[in-house]
Amino acid sequence: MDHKETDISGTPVLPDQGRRNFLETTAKATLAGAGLAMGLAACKSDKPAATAPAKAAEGDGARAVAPGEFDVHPGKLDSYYIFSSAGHNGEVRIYGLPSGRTLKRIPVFNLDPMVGWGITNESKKIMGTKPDGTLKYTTGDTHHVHGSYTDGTYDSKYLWTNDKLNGRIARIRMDRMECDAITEIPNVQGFHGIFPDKRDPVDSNINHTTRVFCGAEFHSPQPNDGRDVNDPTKWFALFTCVDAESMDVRWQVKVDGNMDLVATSYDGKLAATNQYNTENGYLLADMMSAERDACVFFNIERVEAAIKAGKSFTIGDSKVPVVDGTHAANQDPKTALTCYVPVPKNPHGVNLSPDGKYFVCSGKLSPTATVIATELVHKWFAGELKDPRDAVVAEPEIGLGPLHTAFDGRGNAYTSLFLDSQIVKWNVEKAIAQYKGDKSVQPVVDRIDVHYQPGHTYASMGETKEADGKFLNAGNKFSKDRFLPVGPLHVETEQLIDITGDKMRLIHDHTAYPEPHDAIIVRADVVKTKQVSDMNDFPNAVKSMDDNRVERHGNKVFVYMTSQAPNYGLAEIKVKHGDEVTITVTNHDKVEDLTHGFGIEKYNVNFIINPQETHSVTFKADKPGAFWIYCTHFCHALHLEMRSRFIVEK
Ligand code: K7E
Ligand code: CUA
Ligand code: CA
Repeated sequence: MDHKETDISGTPVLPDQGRRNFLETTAKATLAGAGLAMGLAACKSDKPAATAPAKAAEGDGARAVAPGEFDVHPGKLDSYYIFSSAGHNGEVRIYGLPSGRTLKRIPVFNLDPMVGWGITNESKKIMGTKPDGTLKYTTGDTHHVHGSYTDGTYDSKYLWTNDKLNGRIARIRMDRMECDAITEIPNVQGFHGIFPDKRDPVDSNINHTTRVFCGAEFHSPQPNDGRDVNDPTKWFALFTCVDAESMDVRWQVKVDGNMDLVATSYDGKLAATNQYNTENGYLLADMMSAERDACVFFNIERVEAAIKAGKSFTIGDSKVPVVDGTHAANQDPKTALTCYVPVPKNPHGVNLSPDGKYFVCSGKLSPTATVIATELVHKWFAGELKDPRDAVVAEPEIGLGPLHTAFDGRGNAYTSLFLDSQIVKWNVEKAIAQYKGDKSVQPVVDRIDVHYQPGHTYASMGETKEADGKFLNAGNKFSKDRFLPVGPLHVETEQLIDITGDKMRLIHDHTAYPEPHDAIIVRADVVKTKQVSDMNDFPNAVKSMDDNRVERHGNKVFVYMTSQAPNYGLAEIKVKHGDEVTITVTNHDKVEDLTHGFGIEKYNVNFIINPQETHSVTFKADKPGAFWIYCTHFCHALHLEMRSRFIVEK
């Protein structure tokens, strides 16, 4: 096709086939070398779909994307937001769709001098400090971002994200798109999957998010205080429930195996998590020894009833009640807290269809996706289904390395195939018919090459009842030849795909600084932000120009000042060498977009104050001299003149 040889301006573009073959071969060889050949060979049919060549590349057979068809012209707004994790960068990012333009980076578990995250007292309080006032953690690893729900769709109140590195959950308030709370979860490592519930599991009148569920991927000693460090057979992992409003940890469940991704049902009753290490292995070979692992379902109402009935214990210093969700303790379905549904080898990802009927677990080491019926899981808990495996209603072969699944609201699923570097579109009802024995149906309806090695894929409003089947994004782990080279570290690609027709169409590539994993695509009209803050929301606000002052209490100095373009409220601040100085700044400008900065030369102080906001810093005046305070954020024609003097007397 033409667009493979030249770009929009007619510049020749190298064909990608050589690179693709190389990547595919090496990825498969690597897995085979790691002893995974058997997993990949687990295809049931003679000619598995998985090894068949891609039927369609970049929209073969589809109407070509016309130049400009999805352009967002200057002055025009995008129609969707993407809220994306940022991996080991520790932040959350916002993109506009379909442009792919980066709109904001929200610092969460990382430091950000631009806004002063990790520098201001307010941000440090949210991030958590050690007794000496320094930050407890300065780094994190976000993988998943999910929004709060009302009536089965986004309500634009909160986003939550996980920190896999230091076991924390963070909340972002969506009116300001800023992190407002971080909670460290006790006794977990590898906190990976996260998902809010969609309505209250107990009180059916509450039709919004009340709890957030967190999976832990790694086993660890319980408690992790030095005991059992040489005996991993004693380690286990906990599933955690966090209160959506207070952000307190409500309870935990001890499980067999581990937890990876998390999904929740629309009725609020079930949380699910895929397990790749049901073997409780601590060596790679052990984690891959079983032919089947599991998708575990938690009966939330029963978990909470068990805690109320006092059937819980605690671990170490943690006060959080823990209940036993292991196989041994949950033999009777009618009282069981957990239901372990067997799924093929080392699954990755669990996603719920927008009609609420099916959970899909991807095979990763099996070329299949497993479809589990929500209704049948409920039946198992009611004692009406003998074997948890009977809750599986389809298991189509879809390709190599399936990871994550998105939905279009029209009955189709879109699964990322890491090894095949494709998104495969398959029809859920057709897969069910095939599983029932109808050999004439082919569940896979389309494939599209992506560049390269996709992790998550997600569709517009796809995790809500309002899934609209317009856009699909493929978050690709490798970009190789897709962008200008910039040295050894490559940027990653996010590829936007049009899924409105029978055939998927690649719209464009946009770049993503490593390493986003998951994201949600939210209709722009759903998101309600506030462009100018309320001064009263900041308890330490310096509310009047007359309040500009310096107060001394012993060797502690408190500076209260205002900013209003192009002036700070104090032209000079005088302290003594050795003082502990707290400077509080309130921005009195009310004009949207009129942000000021506050930097002090040689004092490593740097933050911004948006209109009507207040931020403060505390530091030691450890160097005598005169140091300019200046506005770091361009605000006014006299921005460069917006200065003040910080005098530290000997
Ligand atoms: Cu598949 Cu951490 Cu969601 Cu990455 S996880 S891709
Ligand atoms: Cu104030 Cu720049
Ligand atoms: Ca396994």
